Amino acid sequence: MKRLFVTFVAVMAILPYVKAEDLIPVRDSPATPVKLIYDTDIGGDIDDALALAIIHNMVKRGQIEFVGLTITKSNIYAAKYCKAFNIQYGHPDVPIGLVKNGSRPDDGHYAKNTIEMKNEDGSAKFPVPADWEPEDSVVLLRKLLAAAEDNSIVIAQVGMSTNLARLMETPGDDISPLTGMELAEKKVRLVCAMAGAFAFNTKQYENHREWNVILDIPSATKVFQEWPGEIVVSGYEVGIDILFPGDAFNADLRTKDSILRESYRFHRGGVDGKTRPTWDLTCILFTGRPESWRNYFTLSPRGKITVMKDGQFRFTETPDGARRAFICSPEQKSIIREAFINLCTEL
Ligand SMILES: [Ca+2]
Repeated sequence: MKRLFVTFVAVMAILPYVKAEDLIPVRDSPATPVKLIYDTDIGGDIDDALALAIIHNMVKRGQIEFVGLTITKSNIYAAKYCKAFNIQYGHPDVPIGLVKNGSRPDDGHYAKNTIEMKNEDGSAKFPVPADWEPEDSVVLLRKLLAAAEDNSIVIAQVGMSTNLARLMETPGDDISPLTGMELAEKKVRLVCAMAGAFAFNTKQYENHREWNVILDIPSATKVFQEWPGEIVVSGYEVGIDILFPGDAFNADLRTKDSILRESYRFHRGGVDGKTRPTWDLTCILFTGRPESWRNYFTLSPRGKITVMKDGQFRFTETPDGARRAFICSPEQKSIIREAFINLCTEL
């Protein structure tokens, strides 16, 4: 009791100095895992796969509950790759949804190649059950949100905005009487998105037309301008110079047959000396470690995002705005990189 009282006094003493805008309540207490939906264009760049490994390793640490995975790259191998990945990491039943008629239907460099790898006896190295099929991503989003408690879900959107924009347009149906907008408003605590570029620290990327945005500008416009809740954004300028070193995979022999290492090899043409920026990983680190993200990131003031016709982002400060972006110092970036190496080389 005395300890409780001391804690109470200590918290009351600190509270006036914690600015309200610094608090991101993505879970009820540090003992409760963050309920995460991972929305990804996996199969294109390798950072989506590195981010998926971090999710699994944070599930292992009790920091994340992996509620579901939805894919915005319109390619069946992307979905099979995620299924095989989840099987290898010990979470085979995470529901997976695939976008219908979305962008980037190509096989990319690593999803199909990795899935088709064989053992010496001809069996698949990273097997997927023969009769397995992904769900429709928007239907899955509706199901997961309808089943969730109010204000409980965090969505990491690290690809095109196609799935979330389509969710916003759905009417009530037999899954839920709520529309997509109502589900978003009622069930989702926070969206953390990798998209666009911001010119807070550097003007270098001021007019950057970022990949996730330009592949589906109408959907990005809808999500970043009209999503009813809070969005925190990791812009292009954050992950571009936090480089993941492929050599990190050599430090731990347990990763020798890892699906992550093999796909990194396909994507980068090897692991030794091959690096890659870590755009998508930043969103997972932020949402998965809500009590310690201040070590890694600073948040911009509140504001609104306008998506220009050509896909560029314009950020305008407004006190009641529901959009914020990461700002990272070089010191924070080196701490982030260390965390990424630790979290990605565990299997
Ligand atoms: Ca991505």
